[in-house]
Amino acid sequence: MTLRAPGTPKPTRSYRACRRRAGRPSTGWWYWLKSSSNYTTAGQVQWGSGSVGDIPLVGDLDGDGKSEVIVWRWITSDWFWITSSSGYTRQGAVRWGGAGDVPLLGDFDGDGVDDIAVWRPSNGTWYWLLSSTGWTAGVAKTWGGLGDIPLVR
Ligand SMILES: [Ca+2]
Ligand SMILES: [Ca+2]
Repeated sequence: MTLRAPGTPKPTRSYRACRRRAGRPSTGWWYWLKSSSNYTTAGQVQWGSGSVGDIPLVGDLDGDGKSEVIVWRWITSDWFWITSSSGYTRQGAVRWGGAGDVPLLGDFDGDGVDDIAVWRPSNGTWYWLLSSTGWTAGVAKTWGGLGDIPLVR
């Protein structure tokens, strides 16, 4: 069953075709429409791979106000990203988290750059790396428990 908000038109054939092309986990291709062009121009880049279980995320890790393309490879706990400020050519990486964690991004230290975080459902603990330390210093805080859904704004 598909739920739609009242008044939402039924997806057209072209919409469904576009939606299928919006991301391809198996090949790691990302596609997006740019708000700066009123969603008339698109961007794309290949980064990560669904075949190794990469989880796609977006966040601002270089502080330029634009999103990085980020994957969390939970098998190895590695975060890999390519920076918006480099035109998605410069790479970054850090190891953080473990199997069963929920990856999240948010600016916990208020420096305008996202911090890299995981929430561990098994013990209800948040662990994050502070961007203000170059993601070298971590913080842990117990909040929530099994069955909760972690959110960051
Ligand atoms: Ca950025
Ligand atoms: Ca931060």
